[in-house]
Amino acid sequence: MGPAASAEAGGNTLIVTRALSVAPGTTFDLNDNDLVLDYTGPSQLATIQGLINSARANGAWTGAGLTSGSARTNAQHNTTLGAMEATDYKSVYGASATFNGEALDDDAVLVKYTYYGDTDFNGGVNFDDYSRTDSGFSTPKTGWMNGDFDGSGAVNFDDYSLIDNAFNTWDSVAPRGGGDPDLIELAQMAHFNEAYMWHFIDWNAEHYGVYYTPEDFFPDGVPW
Ligand SMILES: [Ca+2]
Ligand SMILES: [Ca+2]
Ligand SMILES: [Ca+2]
Repeated sequence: MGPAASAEAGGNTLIVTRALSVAPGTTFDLNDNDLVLDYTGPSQLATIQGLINSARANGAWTGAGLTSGSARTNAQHNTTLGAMEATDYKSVYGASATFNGEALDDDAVLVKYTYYGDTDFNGGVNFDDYSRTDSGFSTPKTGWMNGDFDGSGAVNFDDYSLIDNAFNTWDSVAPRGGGDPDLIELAQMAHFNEAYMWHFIDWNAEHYGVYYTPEDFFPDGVPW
């Protein structure tokens, strides 16, 4: 990995820039800070998402690009850099919404260090986030606000695994937004049936070495 630039962790900083270039093989480390790329001309969202995907390296945060040392060293593995267009953000908070106090025009990309699943960038994961993710999955749509938390270009089981794990763990560092995590999991499994359950079980085994069984979720018997 080449020479890196970084923003200090805990600095509570918003970086506002009109251009962002990260040379191949190098990193820009946002740590736990946020960024606004106030572009003009064509959307820069795909470029920014590409830099995050490269750095994120499927969750290991070992690649080059726009990275987060804070996400890499977070033992809960429940945080990432989310990216969305200012217009998506304004669709929730209104045309005059500010981001970390910064005024936004309609051609800007917002990058936030937050929990997987925080569709609306309010800093937590709650039923509103699940509602958007469900809509994104069933429509289907793409983009962070609609549930594509790993930047893959689609909303699928992997994204549900990320939001579920964040929902189940984020209260250790912040107040929970509402809802019983066990009930959320049961609701997801009832919604997506057996395939979702097995994917959830496999994902946790693969990523965390946690081996659930169907009986952990359905002690009275699997309903399918
Ligand atoms: Ca702009
Ligand atoms: Ca949220
Ligand atoms: Ca995805």
